[in-house]
Amino acid sequence: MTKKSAPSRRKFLKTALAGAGAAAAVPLSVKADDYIEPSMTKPGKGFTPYGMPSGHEDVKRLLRPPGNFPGTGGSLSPLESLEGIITPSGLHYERHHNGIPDIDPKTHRFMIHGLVKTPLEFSMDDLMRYPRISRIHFVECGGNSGANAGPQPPQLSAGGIHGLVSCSEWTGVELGMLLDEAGVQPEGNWILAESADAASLSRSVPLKEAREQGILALYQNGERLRPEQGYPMRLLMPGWEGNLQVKWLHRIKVTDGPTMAKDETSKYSQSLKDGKANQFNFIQPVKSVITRPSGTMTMNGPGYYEISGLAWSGHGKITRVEVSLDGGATWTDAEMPGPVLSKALTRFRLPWQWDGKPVVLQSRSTDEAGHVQPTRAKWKEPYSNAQFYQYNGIQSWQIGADNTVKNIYA
Ligand SMILES: Nc1nc2c(c(=O)[nH]1)N[C@H]1C(S)=C(S)[C@@H](COP(=O)(O)O)O[C@H]1N2
Ligand SMILES: [Mo]
Repeated sequence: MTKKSAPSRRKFLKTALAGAGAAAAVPLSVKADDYIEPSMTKPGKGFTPYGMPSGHEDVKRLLRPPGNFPGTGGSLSPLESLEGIITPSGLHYERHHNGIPDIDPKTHRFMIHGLVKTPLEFSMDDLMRYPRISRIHFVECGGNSGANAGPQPPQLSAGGIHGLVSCSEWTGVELGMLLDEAGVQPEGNWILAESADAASLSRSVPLKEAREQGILALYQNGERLRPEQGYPMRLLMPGWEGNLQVKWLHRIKVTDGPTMAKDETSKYSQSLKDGKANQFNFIQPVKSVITRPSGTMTMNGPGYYEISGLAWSGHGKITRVEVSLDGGATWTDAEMPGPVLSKALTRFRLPWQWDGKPVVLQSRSTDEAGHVQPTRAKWKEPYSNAQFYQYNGIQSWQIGADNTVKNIYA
């Protein structure tokens, strides 16, 4: 395999566009000094108490059909329609095991008990008096991208396949501070986090990591958590599997070992070829996906494009994203113009001149712990055929001479 280094963006554009004049623009056809836009002829609309996107935009979450029980299911972020690294709160993916509870923060109570010196309860008002931290982190469902583990490549959009991941600025109280206030007893090694929705989602987290990394999140992108994201409070374990990010949190019990709750025994284990299974797979592996161009899109003919996508890892920062334009034979480093943050979505970009011929686009990410995103075949090696959790195989988009973009297994 050969490696090419990324050409400077300006230099590339200059060469690629020599003679053409601009990436996609046409020569000016009106007298700019005199040209009046229709919107300049009358006053605009008034103000609203809470802003909404332009009426010309129609970007929505993709709703998954509901499961067998009311409120069970999810919705995916339309990754292909988004830019930068922050997911607008209204487009954050959702995964609910029993609907979205309506919790009154005035009566909600958060408790810390179990193997502690002083069991404590906190009202919302109490929690609002603690010092806060803000961190930008992704949340990703363990089942995200799992459709690509199936026998046939699903013909869906980037968001339709990989949209169970979103990235927000979360603000809240460090869990370690609250645990220390309760005073963990020497036998305390794990915590059980339990929610106040009808699913009473329960997950066990090792105490060390809960104390060092856990955040009791109260705010999302500057405003209080959305109901869908766990209002009034959720547990955030940055970089860990979505199921551990317990929404509508109402108690933490310090325990001596894992509780083996229903949510960690009936699901989220990875079945292996030899009949055994890996349990407690906490950290989301290194992954990337090209979001533009991507599945179900139609190309606009040959010419200049910016290939762009997202990379992320539960192990820390993304250190490298490579893009292949020939189905994995050769790789070119993409640019990461920033911000590049630990356990956050990272935007990558690569200028590209498409000659209109069929081509297979792929991206491959590397994180600061040295993990490299595997091919689909490599990812599948240890697992049973049905296992789809924490799928992070390389995504291949096949672009046809007919301008279609299809999902293929390469
Ligand atoms: N209380 C509660 N917490 C929950 C869930 C739930 O159904 N109930 N779903 C979990 C799962 S499986 C995922 S992937 C994430 C989804 O978080 P989001 O809906 O904010 O995207 O929340 C987790 N926390
Ligand atoms: Mo999930």
